[in-house]
Amino acid sequence: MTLSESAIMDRAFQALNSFRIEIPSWGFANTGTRFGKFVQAAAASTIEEKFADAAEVNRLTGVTPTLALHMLWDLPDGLKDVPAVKQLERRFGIRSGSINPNLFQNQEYKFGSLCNPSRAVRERALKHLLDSIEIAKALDSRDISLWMADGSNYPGTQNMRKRIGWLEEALRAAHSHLAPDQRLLVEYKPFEPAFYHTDIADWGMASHLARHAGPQACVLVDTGHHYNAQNIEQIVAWLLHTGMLGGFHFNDRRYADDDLTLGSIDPYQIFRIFHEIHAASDDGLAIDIAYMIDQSHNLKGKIEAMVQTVVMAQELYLKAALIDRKKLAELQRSCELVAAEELYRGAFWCDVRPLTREWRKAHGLPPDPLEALRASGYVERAAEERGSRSSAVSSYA
Ligand code: PSV
Ligand code: MN
Repeated sequence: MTLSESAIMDRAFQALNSFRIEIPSWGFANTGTRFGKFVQAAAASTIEEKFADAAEVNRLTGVTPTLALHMLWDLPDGLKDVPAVKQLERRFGIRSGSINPNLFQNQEYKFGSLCNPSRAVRERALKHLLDSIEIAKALDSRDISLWMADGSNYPGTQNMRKRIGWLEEALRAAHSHLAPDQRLLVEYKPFEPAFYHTDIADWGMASHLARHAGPQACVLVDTGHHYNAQNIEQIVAWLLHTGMLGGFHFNDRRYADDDLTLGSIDPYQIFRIFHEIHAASDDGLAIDIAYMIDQSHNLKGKIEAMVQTVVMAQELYLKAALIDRKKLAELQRSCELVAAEELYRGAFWCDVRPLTREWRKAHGLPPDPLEALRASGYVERAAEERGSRSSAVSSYA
């Protein structure tokens, strides 16, 4: 970094003022792996508890005003659930965020949802997607984030090309139901649960489908949905350049879609992604990105892990904001490789924690949100209240 102290402070406050990140309702609930579930006493089991946990994270960090909702898990009765959710929004001061259709749990989706060879199943899947859009409208939610588990496990068992056509048709139909300010975010994933082919496997496919659907559709990058060693920041640069970047699902991974807390394995990767975004913004590109977390914590305490993630996201966003990009551009032009890399890396190694503490103090927030969470006793209280309820349920079951 080559910036003066006061320029650093100004830039830090500007960056942190502009950063918001959405938390997922499912990050507070008990989840597991295919080998089992370790139940946590403080885990949320109702939508009310999820809103309460989200409000606690927002009280501590001040940057998570919205909660992503998943259709079957949070709104099992569809539109009928909307008034109760609106009441929770008012009670907890948290708004509903992106709406996530569920096109993977229903038994009839065994061979696909929007790409199922059966027209009837495809139609029902589309109906669910349209219902999700209606719910988003009723909740004033802008983004519908679409992920499907569609794909196949064995070569020759599905017609991949036909399935592209069905998807194009479905997404175009969905797009025509969006309100003018809504967006359809198309999420890709290379494998899992399908292991031979996934219908939307990468950013190129997602980008094609979004373009085909219409101008309000764009791509959602889930950082866990890439092969090892993939250069995600280059994908981000392409999506920025082509105006197709709509949002992120942040998490970290070591092997596959591990859903580990952001930056726990490779914080430099996220820094590099944020640099591309800051650089595009400095260059005057119109950017409208929904930052969202998509993690479920099986071993760590759920609220702690969420606070840890939010703080990490802020720190990495800030580090990348502090790169002296003017100077970097000069070094890039003159191909001074070592100097350019050192300038870039220097920002990554800068300890921004004193700056985030100052920013929090200036906004009446606890300077150390994790410490404040521990001091509040919130998790222990939740464990006491919810644990007795869940043990009553499990002894009944
Ligand atoms: C799928 O792996 C995914 O990333 C999608 O975003 C789903 O909505 C979410 O995880 C469910 O946990
Ligand atoms: Mn995701």
